[in-house]
Amino acid sequence: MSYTLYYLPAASSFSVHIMLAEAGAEYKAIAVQRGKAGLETPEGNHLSQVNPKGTAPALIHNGTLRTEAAVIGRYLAAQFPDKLYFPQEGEEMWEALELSNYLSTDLHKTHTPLFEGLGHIAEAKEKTFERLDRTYTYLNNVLEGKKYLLGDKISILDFYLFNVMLWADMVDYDLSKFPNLIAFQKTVRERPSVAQALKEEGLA
Ligand SMILES: N[C@@H](CCC(=O)N[C@@H](CS)C(=O)NCC(=O)O)C(=O)O
Repeated sequence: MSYTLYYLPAASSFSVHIMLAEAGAEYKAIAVQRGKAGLETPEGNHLSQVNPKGTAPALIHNGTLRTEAAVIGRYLAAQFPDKLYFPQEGEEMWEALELSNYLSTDLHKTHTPLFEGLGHIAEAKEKTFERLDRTYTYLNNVLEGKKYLLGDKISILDFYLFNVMLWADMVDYDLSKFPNLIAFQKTVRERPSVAQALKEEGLA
């Protein structure tokens, strides 16, 4: 019944790592690293032998592979409904689904050119930062008057947002102009699950 998570330290797999800790799940977290031909397991095998997409996160549960950070979050919320919140019906569910998609696409994937070394091309960096400005402005507004993205109750979306916000320093993007996001980051960082995942990924 235990879970095996293949993660790249600080990458989008971090949100899954937090969720496993938050749920109190029994899990094994295996760090992969960047090799010549992509991500590699500690044995030196290409991660595509585990996940044909070759990307992290990859989660194995009951012999089944789950991929896609946002979907793995939903999967874990279904397994641990008392510990991991994602609304199941009504307007709140549609709002949460929109946000989930927004985090995966407009926020998460906007960083890819920067991680792929295009940050040194001034125009690419400027355009990417403009997009991040728009995306983070929207999310900062969503958080206005709220503790978490969906209100007072922390949800799996918050772990994903917290995860991606860790990348701001890595790509030299300044988040300090977004006070709601900064307050949110501080609140989420205080959770024991976050401390546990940071420690296990060698980030604390
Ligand atoms: N669509 C996937 C994307 C996963 C993804 O791009 N993971 C990155 C780390 S954040 C990765 O594995 N990059 C390594 C590579 O592409 O070689 C998801 O949402 O989980």
